[in-house]
Amino acid sequence: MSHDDQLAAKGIGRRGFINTAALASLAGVVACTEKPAESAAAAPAAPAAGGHAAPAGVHPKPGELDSYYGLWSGGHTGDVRVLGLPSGREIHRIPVFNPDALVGWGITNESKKVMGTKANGDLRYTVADTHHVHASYKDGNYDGRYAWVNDKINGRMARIRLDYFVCDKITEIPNIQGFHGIFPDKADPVDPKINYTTRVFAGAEFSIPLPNNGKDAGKAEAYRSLFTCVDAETMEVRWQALIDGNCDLVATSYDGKLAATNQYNTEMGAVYADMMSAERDACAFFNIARIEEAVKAGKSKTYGDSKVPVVDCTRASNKDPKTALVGYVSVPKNPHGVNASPDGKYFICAGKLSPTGTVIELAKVLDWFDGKMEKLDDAIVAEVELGLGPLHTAFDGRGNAYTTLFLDSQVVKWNIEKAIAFHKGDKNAKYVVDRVDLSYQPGHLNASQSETKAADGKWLAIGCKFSKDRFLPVGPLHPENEQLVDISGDKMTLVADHPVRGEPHDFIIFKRDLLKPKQVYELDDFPLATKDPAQGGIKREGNKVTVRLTSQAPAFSMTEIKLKKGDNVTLILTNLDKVEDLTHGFAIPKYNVNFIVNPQETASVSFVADKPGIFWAYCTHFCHALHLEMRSRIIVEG
Ligand code: K7E
Ligand code: CUA
Ligand code: CA
Repeated sequence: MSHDDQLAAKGIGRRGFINTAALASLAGVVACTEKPAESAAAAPAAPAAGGHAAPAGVHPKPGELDSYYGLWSGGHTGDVRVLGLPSGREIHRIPVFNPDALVGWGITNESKKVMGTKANGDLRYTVADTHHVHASYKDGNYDGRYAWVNDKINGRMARIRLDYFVCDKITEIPNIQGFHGIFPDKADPVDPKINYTTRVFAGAEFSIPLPNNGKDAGKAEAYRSLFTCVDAETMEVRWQALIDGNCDLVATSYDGKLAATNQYNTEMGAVYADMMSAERDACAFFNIARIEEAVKAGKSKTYGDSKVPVVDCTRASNKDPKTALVGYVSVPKNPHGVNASPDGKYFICAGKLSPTGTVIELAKVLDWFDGKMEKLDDAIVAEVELGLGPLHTAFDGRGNAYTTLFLDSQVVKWNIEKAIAFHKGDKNAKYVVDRVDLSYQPGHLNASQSETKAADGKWLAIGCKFSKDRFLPVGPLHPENEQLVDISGDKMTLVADHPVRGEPHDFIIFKRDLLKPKQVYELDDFPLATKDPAQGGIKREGNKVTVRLTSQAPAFSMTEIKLKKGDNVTLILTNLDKVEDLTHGFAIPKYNVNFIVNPQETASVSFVADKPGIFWAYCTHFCHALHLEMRSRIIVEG
């Protein structure tokens, strides 16, 4: 075989090979030796002929899997996106708060029950705004049980089961508005055996009069914010804490003892000029064990109709550190994100309106609560200049922090211990390690495994709020630009732009082997399941009609479903196919019904048969060579 023939046999054109070889030798991985075909094939990211050079491993070859999962909040699409990393490919969208036409979320009775309905059966809400997704922990790493996401608009917290990638519970939190920061705890503050998530904390960004009944709209001092604790298993609200100022983002310590929220509005202003009048705002640290003791001891009150106990975490009531439920560390002007370093030692607040990052040492915060340190602000071990508009911080597990600079359109990589040395007075300590330009205006960022003890320092994704010229124009609405940076070396390398539909905020990235998703449901998990087509059929009690239907490619168990005008119909569909990836759909023309059933799943819809006629219900999800033939005739007699 000639050189060219060998290359052709590998499916690599001469031009592609030249690019590949150049790339490979540049990277110092493989030199062009006497075995060109192998060396070309050895570079995993061999670009197509004339393609852009991409570093190894970013673009998997057809059939190759990504090495990380990413869970992305969807913003006001109200969903959670699942990405494969480092490719950036969107694999799935998990509908959560908003209806979704693909799966019939908000159409089926099961999803409506999760989403919440009004007395007439309609959905209570059809808008939401998700910002932050975080997953359950065990031993300081993700355990693959759950993820949680906030809805800022309607103050709701949703849980996603990570075995099936579906939302199974949504809780509306009382007494708050603008639910923004969310973070699960990582351990119990008291019982060391509980080394996994049992609580999820929620911060309320907007202050409202309590109770919010329209009576105190003009009274500035009536406006308050609460910090909330939700039970991870039951999803019931355990307790709330009345605070001074507001809540923005939330972080939790690895030992379970502390949760914190950064506060940009300690002024409690109603307009932005008032919200930025103070030179310093704060990061409020909650002593979880003490708060729960206070709740147990009944040192709480309630507001309005809510039965949730509310403890007093205002400054005035928590002056003695030895009994304080809360401590307020001061942070420069209108800080944004607060992030926990993977070594468990620090929380870092980004300055936003101040060009600084503030490093708070958790051991010192605990010292203050123990009465061993007089001034809580002495827990600040570094406050260093990073650049303009610092928002969020990620970590590589090697002692470096990565902070987005919204105004500078950069990520700055900085060394935490050097920043601490600089702050202590060592002016030779060069804490800034590197900067990389981004496109454009980054908000959140996260590194692979960053918010776990297993931070691995491989990839950094940055959610850029503006993409401007980075993608083909599609009219006035631009996608956002999720950029990918290789952080495995000393220098950061920007390796990819990924357009995403608006508008994710936060996300987490973790190793794929932390999840073991199931691809087929268990029939027994569905009380309404029809396990045998023979058990199906139509049952009528007056005008209340139950249709039990099964699907097995390429047919539904009934070819004809006879109804009478005015019937109250509940149609229950069980997919008896057991094969992975064999999903069926069920649509009823003119009745606004469409939903899917995955293998061994049961779902139901209810409707009034108010339109007489013939309606060809059909399978909407391609399942078989005879998919188009997969239909059932619904006859509504006039
Ligand atoms: Cu977009 Cu996390 Cu809501 Cu910062 S928040 S950017
Ligand atoms: Cu069943 Cu398509
Ligand atoms: Ca402020």
